[in-house]
Amino acid sequence: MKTGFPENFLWGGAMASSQAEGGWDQGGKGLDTQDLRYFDPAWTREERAKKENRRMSDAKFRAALTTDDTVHYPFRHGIDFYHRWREDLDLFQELGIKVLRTSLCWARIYPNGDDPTPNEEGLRFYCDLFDECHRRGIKVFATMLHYNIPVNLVQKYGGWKSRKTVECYLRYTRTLFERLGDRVDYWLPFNEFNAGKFNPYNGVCLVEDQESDYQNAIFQCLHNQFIANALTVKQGHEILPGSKIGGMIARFTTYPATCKPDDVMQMILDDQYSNWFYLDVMARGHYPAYMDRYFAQQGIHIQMEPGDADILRENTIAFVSFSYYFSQVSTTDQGWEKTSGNLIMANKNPYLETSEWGWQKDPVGLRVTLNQVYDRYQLPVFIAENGLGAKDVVEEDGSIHDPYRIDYLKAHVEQMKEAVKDGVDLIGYTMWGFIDLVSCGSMEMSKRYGVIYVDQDDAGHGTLARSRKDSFYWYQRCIRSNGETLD
Ligand code: BGP
Repeated sequence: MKTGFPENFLWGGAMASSQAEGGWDQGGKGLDTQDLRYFDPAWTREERAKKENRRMSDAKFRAALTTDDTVHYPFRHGIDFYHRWREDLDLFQELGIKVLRTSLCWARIYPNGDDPTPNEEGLRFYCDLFDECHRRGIKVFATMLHYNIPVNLVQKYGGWKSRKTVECYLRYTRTLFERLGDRVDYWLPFNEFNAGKFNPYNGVCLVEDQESDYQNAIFQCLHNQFIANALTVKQGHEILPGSKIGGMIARFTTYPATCKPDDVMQMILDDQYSNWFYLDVMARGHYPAYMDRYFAQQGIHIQMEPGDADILRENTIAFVSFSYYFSQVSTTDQGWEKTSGNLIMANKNPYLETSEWGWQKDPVGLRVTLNQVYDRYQLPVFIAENGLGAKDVVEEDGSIHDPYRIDYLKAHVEQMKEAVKDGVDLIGYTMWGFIDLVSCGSMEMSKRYGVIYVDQDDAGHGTLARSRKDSFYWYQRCIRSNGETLD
């Protein structure tokens, strides 16, 4: 029996280009889809949560194309990591992380997505960043796409609806393997594959009111992404034999709301449609049979090309990863109380407490998830995201006391350890937003995940100075002791 984390366990931190970098119009970068998301710092909490305020519309899309504003387009400034990354790495090194998970910005490397040659300045940025990580003993876990694609691909090809976008993506990933290959330790072609279904603008870059058959378009895009994913795996193995390329979903762990058999069946269906479908295609190499029934019921017709089934079968992922923030329950009771969750509205579990944003905190659910995922695929597992979004208060002396975050992280690390004892081959943990970032869902700064504080408010005002929260020292001790010292 294993008694603790493996010796080479990859403790780390995760972030994404659009939420951190800024420099939206610098270094030859093209406009990308996250640069167009509109936010009003004056919105109340309720307005921030409203679906229509989060959703991209044709009108919002067009308006964003004509403005240089950054206050209402927070992904354009992020936390200015583009200019501050060297000093940030000093803090990452002091924290002791073994791996940095970040995404590359496609539009920084191919500004229009379909350019014949890459933007050398964009490539240089990532070369320098990854070289410096390695010089400091930090491995690199690179997400090739974390939502933001060049806007031109949406305008010209309808985003992921077209195989032309797959072709452009493969040109981009080829460049990454060829030019950055020796600087990357783990690859992830797509962030949270199921986001395409639950947040189609982020995941598959569809603008809802530009589509005549939205649901069908979503699944067509997802199919194209599955093909892109498999061909990236193929490409990676040809260019860099032995490269480690994984697949990721946002894990919506779910329990039956009651032991009523209908609720149990509902849980199985929710799990298949929301979670397993995506990992099954990437890890098992084919569309699962349960989706035939779903597609028939929903009237979904996916256009596949000859050879697609072979592509999926021959190019499966080497490790499984997921983000995990909360759990929910499944029920046939339409009136069941709801609460928020990452990408979805969730059914409430009376046994769990929620975060300030309504996400249900469930550390044991992480152990459940790890066991489920490992049982199903028998592949190494990497927790690519986990953390607590909360409001922080800066004291007069500059200190930030965040026991709520420490409690959350501690409880999750304890359950990870239990899962390791259960026999799960857990290889890494990259805490989400370990440096405060612009929130992906609500686009605000006040929802903070970091153990490193960034002095910036929702309107983008502040010195951008970085400082250590109490949780910084907690995570530092956790990493130094390889998960043994959690107090
Ligand atoms: C995941 C995304 C991240 C991140 C996280 C937290 O879905 O991959 O980009 O932001 O959720 O979500 P939020 O920022 O909305 O709190």
